[in-house]
Amino acid sequence: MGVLTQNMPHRDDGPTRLVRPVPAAPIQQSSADPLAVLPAKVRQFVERAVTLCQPDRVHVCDGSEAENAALLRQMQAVGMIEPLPKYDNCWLARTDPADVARVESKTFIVTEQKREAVPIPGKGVRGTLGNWMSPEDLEEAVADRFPGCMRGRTLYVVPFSMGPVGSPLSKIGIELTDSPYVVASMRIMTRMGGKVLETLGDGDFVKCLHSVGLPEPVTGPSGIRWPCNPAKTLIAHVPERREILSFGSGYGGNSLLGKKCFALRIGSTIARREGWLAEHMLILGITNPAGHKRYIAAAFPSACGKTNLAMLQPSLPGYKVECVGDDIAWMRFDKNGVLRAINPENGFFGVAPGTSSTTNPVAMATVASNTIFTNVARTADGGVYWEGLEKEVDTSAGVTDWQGRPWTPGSGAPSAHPNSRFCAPAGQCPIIDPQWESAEGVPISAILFGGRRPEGVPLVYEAFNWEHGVLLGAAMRSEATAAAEHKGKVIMHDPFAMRPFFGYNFGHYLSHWLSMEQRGQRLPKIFHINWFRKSPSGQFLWPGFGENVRVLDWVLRRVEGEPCARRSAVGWLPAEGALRLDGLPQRPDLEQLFSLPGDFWRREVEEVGRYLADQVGDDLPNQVAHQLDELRQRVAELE
Ligand code: OXD
Ligand code: MN
Repeated sequence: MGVLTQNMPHRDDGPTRLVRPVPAAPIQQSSADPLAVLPAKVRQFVERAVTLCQPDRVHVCDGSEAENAALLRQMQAVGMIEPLPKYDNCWLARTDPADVARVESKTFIVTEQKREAVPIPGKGVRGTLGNWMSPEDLEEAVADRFPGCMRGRTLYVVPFSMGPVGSPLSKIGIELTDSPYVVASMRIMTRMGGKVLETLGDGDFVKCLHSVGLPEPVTGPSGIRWPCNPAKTLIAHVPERREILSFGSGYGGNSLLGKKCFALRIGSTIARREGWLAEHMLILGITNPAGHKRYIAAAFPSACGKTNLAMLQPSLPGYKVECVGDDIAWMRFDKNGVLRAINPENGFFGVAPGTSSTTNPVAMATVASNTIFTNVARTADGGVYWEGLEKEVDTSAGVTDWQGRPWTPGSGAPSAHPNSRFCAPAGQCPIIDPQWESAEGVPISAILFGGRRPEGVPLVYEAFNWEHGVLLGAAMRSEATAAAEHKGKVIMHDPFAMRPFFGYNFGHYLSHWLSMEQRGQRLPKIFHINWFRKSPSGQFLWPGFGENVRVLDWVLRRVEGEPCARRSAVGWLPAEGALRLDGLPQRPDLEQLFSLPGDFWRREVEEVGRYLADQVGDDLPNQVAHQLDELRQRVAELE
């Protein structure tokens, strides 16, 4: 990797600000100029960051195998990752225990006016739909963190494309980072390297600056192995300048800036301006026994089974599911008014615990090579282990937990962190859809919203129309998971599964969704699903996983216009006998699965109404308030 690596002299220019452009300081060049490969605008961006962060070296990533191998070796040498010899080219990273998840409380949208970023909550209410920061405060925060933050480290220049390189739906970013783990992971999660620079030319790009926030020399074992700075962590987005600044955390969602920061937060602001949608959704292709194929997008909150659904192995004979993406969809109406989606990512950054040959055999096959695991446990024979693999991994020779300590089954503590992850190339997925890199995207026939709702919410129901569908998204709630810093099994509001990812005021986002009705000729149908309803004794009422195809089967028949539905207070439910149950070992209790308890639904409507009034206030579009009123009237009749 030497040719593009350049030693940088230390500077002492005092605090330099990134937000208000500073004059670019010339980089000391050796005879050959390694930054010459960069288009002028990229070069300027790099030079400013160098002035600010004062790295010892700059390396422009070409994305090659050789470069990646060198980075992996270098991380292995300092103990940041270790090989997993049971598999082919798989690695294990253990983070600092204080750096294990996204940190929503330290994630900000920076705009001149607060109301551009977040709705103004009601009096005495704490807003929970994102955090706002003023440009002045960001400037101060940057000055307090970034000057000199990369001393002793290498600044890597990572050119990346979200979406297939060159597709009209794709966008380009440049991430500057001092973390080799981020570089190796970005190479999996995005299309990265020289080809992106060629395509970019003199075009615009999203500017992403990331630092682990701990200049060398570092003392203490954890700092050397997994440098981070949790006390100063900050993830800031400046939509107007298409800029992301991330400091102090090396963990995926905070540091792989193409994913949540770009593809969702900055992406949603670009989408609004350009008239499309950037959503926290999986995309799958499904072929029915007659050979007819459709595509479905689905939004569930983090760690609620998007990856499992995207890789579903259907239990109904003759059905086939293929995966386009498991986390993010960029969708826009084409000239014929058909909604088309691309997966802007190139890999899966999936939650490991709970993934097994029973729950998701396709994911297990996908992660068997070229995968970086983070915070999973390790078996003595160099394999991975986590909660959910009890029946298929032999642990008798010993297990080392995610913190590197010996672990014994039944010890009470989990072996893997609940938010431990695999980072694997999407192209390795055995059921990757043949169209997953199609430049024009795949046509979407149905959109599903869902969450973990142990009580009251039926297995599936269909919105009456687009406007009602927008209410279903706005009213989404789910049990908290380990994907962020939340604790406990509380039911949280997570509208559109986007609560942590909105790049602008959620009220304006709702208006944008409503406006889509005018753009589409063939609008997808909208559904709400809930695999997680429980009986009063706490048992899941629906078997889930491969059996979920039975719900998709009903969804597809509705898309084709079959009258297999009955009207209810909350939406269309499957008509008597319409949900296929043939071949199920045990008949589920459909009465409980589809019951609409009046008390529950009246409380639910009040809770959603209070939430929208408190959190969105004056920015709530009338159509959504009207849909909620209609729902309130309908559920008033329920027993
Ligand atoms: C993710 C998340 O990592 O949603 O995908 O937290
Ligand atoms: Mn996600």
